[in-house]
Amino acid sequence: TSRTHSHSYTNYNSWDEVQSWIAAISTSNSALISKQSIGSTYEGRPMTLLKLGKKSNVTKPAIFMDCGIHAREWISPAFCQWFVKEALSTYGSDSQMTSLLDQMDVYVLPVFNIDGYDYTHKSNRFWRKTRSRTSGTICRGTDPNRNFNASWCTTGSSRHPCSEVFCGSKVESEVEVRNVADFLRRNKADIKAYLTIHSYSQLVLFPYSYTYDLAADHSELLKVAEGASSALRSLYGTGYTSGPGAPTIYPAAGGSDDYAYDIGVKYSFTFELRDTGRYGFLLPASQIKPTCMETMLAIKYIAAHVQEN
Ligand code: ING
Ligand code: ZN
Repeated sequence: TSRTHSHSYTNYNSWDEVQSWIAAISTSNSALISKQSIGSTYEGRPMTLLKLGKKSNVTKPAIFMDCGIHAREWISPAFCQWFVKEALSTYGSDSQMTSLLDQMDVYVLPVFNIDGYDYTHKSNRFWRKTRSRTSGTICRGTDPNRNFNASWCTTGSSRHPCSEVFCGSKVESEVEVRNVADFLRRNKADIKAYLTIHSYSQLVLFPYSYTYDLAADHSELLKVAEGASSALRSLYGTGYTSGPGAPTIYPAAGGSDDYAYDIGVKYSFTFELRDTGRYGFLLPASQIKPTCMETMLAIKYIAAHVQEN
């Protein structure tokens, strides 16, 4: 016998729950959603990318969004799940979402660092990195957000495998990073925006993090980030700060947003969701819904700007 399983968007879901949800939701509305594999994780779990958008015979411009680069930032995968649900349920009634999915595709990777995410549910709630082995040490894991080919391992990262910000044994040593970077490279002609969701600190960041030099598109990116922050704030007054990564949070090389920007994806943003440290990574589940609702406004603000440009 089978029974229907209703997914909870207001609780933190395990990887097994997210995996079942991916399978179920991608068959729920085949006119608007499809899935594709971009490879497997170090421990062999499937990395499934959801593609949202009205079917079209021509290639549409796209937005790419990932969640869960860092294992312990649980609000991030919760947001990607919320986004997919909202996109499907408001298409046809919300004019902006309808126009977005008519004109563009939105790729959503619900959990980037699946092995790490699973580990935070089963063994160590505060694990950040991947779970890969490095020869010569018992310490496991590389920081995936230090492993991209963006001035790799030059600042804000470490060559020591036991460090929380270990940059890996080489650029793209992590298969998860390789899988995403390969997808971005293959599709960079169509990908207009790259959004990556982290927590916590309430920030909208954009390149660069690997240098204090301003990005070529600095003034436009700042304007868009500030617009996104005020859209977010308009719902509950949650305060967000926006700016380039290096001066706004800290210098850090090898990040995914800097990589996407440097291969030509102009609208490249890192979100740091709630809160500012009271609960930190242990954000209560009661804050999932308000966090996701306010973040939707920021993401939709950016999407509207990308659509117009
Ligand atoms: N913060 C990010 C980190 O990876 C960041 C900040 C953004 C670094 C963009 C580099 C590039 O450290 C969290 N909370 O993970
Ligand atoms: Zn993070």
